[in-house]
This record gives sequence, structure tokens and C-alpha cells, in this order.
Amino acid sequence: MALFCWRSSPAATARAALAAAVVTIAIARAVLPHAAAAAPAPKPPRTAMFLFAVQLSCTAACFESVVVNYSGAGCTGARLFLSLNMFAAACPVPDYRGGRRAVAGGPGSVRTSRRRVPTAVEAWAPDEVVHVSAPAPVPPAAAAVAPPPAGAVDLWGLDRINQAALPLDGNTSTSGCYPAAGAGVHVFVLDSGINAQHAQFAHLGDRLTATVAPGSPFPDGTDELGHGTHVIGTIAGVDTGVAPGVNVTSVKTQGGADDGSLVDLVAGIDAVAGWAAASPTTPVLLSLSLGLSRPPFGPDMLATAVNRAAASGLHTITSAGNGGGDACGATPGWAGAAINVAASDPTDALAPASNSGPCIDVAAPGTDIVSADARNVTALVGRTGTSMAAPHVAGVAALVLGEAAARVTRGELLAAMTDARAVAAGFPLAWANPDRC
Ligand SMILES: [Ca+2]
Repeated sequence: MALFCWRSSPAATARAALAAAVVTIAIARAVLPHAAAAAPAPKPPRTAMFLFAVQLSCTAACFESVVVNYSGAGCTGARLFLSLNMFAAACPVPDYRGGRRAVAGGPGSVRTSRRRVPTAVEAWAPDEVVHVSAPAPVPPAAAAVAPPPAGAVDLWGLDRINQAALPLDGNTSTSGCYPAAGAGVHVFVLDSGINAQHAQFAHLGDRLTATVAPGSPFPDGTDELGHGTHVIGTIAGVDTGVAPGVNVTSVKTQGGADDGSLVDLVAGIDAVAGWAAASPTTPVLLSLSLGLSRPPFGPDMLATAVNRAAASGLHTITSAGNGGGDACGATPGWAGAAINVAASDPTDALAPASNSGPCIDVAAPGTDIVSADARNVTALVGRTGTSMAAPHVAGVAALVLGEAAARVTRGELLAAMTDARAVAAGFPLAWANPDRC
């Protein structure tokens, strides 16, 4: 496994320099007024972590001034997401008791003297908890299965995605038409990390890297939940994966309790977008088998992040969620730039828990999917959820991009993965069409 450093690119170096400058200015603003203050310090306001989306027309200098203004207005610990023109900071919670006027003057503006002054911030929202998209993310230890004999594992998902229609033919290979197996494509998986020692990943060598979202609390990319390891096994596992030729970076955003932070997730998306912008000839995929309910009111910062990341030339594959309802109510799948995936079963029916509706782009296998088990370096385990469907699509997208050896548009990618003959759960099935070679 290779080491991975987010700060290796010029863009990352620029971000670090800007962050240092902002922190320096913020400290100066924080210290100078206090030096002259003689009165007892007032009770500090209650603070919370907020995400801010700055207008895309706001240049780097403008962005810096916005963050400095917020720092001067009492926000601390700014985390800059420059590839997305977003930032996060711990800020005083606005006083909603003042009614509509107070809400309008919340973190979307900063207080100068006695007035609130609008800034280039176009949207803001508090941090939230993010969950992986599997109904039963942590099976009991007894559910782990021993290494099975070769050929004895039911990899029905791989069987399904190389043929237009049922019945399953027992053939799981795509090498005839997609010999690159995703080589040259870089897939970033933002999830619970990875057990990089698992035998399903041994063939990857330096093509597998493990890291954490910048600024997140995790000391390393170890998978305590088992979810990320399973997802990556479906993308790139030597036996269980759709596209074992890809380059994979596991970006840990979820801990063992599956209580990921939206801010950490956006930090990860920003880092991937920065990487994609610095590697303009590499096809890049972002696989997100996680999410949360779409905010019923106010802005959706996660959808904003996914849509803005697309400007870096990457494609985001999302799980539709497992609420058994309308996928438009879950984020980030409803985001326009996302390729949103519903889960189908071996009969081509919609998986019982899968979300569906007009915000679905494609369907893919998502019930009883066998892949790498993080608890044992040779074991496999079956899991169910749209979390398992999305990596099938990330894998198929990698197969397509590997043969193209170039970036393509979202429309071109969807067209290359779907065909009128292949339908599952009422949606286009994402499949590796053997007639395209
Ligand atoms: Ca087949």
C-alpha cells in the first residue's frame, strides 16, 4: 500500500498558504481588541460548527476576505475547502428568538459595529451527522464467513452486470470487452476506511492508498465499521470486484459508530476535487455509499459540494439510500451532478429497502452482495443496501473509462453504461455491455 498525501499538489500548497494567512490574520484580529479591553469579558455565545458556500464568482482574494471577516466576527477554527469555494468554522449560533429578521441576519452575514453586513456567502447550514447507506452496517462477528472454496461464492452481482437480461448465465467476466479492467482510472471511496491487508486487495499494491479526510479526527484509515472495506471490495477486489485494474484511494470519513461529520465529508470531497483538478488527464470517480436526509428547509450543503466538485472533471456515484421511499428526499444522490443508484435483487426487482423515484439514474445489484470482510484478511461477507449497488456502478464506470483512457462527460458515461435492453427495478441497469468493444 502506498502512502498518500493530500498536500502534494500545487493547489494543495496554495490552500495551505492561504489557510496559514487566514489564521495569522484571525489571530491578530482576535488579540488586538482584547489587549485594550479592561471590562470583564462577557459570557461567550453558544457556538456550533457551520458550513458556508461562497459564491463561485468570489475569487481567491475575495474568499480570503470572507473568511477573515467571519473570524473577526467570532468564528474560529476555519477549515478552507478552496476547490469547492466553501469553508467551515465554529461560529456563534444566531439568536432565532428575534424571528425572521434575526434568521436572515445569521451566519450569512457578519456583524460590523451594530450592523449586519451581507457577504459573498450564498448559503450556510450547521454541521450534521452522516450515515452509510446500508440497513445493517455492522453484522455480528458470528456472521463472518470463512474463506470459501474457489467458485463456491455466489457473486450474482458480477454475473448480472455483464449481460442485458436474466436469466443469469454464471459468467462473471468482463475481460473480453474491457481488458483494462479500469486501469488508469482513479476511484476515491469516501467511507469508513479499509482493511488494506485483506487478500482481495493484494493485487493492487501501490495502486491502493488509504488516508483520512483532511481535518477529520481519525489517526489513520483503518476500517472499524467494515463498510468501506466491503464497498472497495466490490469495486476493486481481485475476485469480488468489478474493476480490479483501478487505482483506489480510501478516504476515511466514518468512524466505528458510523457517526460521520458532514464537514469532514465535505473536506474529503474538496480534497478529491483538488486532486482531480491537479490531474486533468486522469479519469476520476468519487464513490459515496453514504448520505443523510435532504434538509426539508434551507440549503443542502452536501449536494452543493457534489455539484461543485464536478467542475474538477470527476464523476460522483451515489447510493440512493435505504428508506424505501423517494430518493429525492436523500442527499447527496438527488444532486444534479451525481449518478444516483438504486438497488436491485437477483430477480431484477427493486430491493425492498431501496429508495426509488425520479431522482434515480441507474439500478445495480444490491442484495446479498459478497465482498471483503474487514474483520479477517481472507474472509468474505454478504451485505445488502444501496451502499452495495453504488460500487457496482463505480466499477462499471471504471471499466468504461479504462477503455476510453480519457475523461468523458456525465452524459457520455451514462450512455456508455446503459442500453434500452437492460432494465432492472424499472430503471436502466448499469452494465458492462459486451457489444461495445
Ligand atoms: Ca453473466
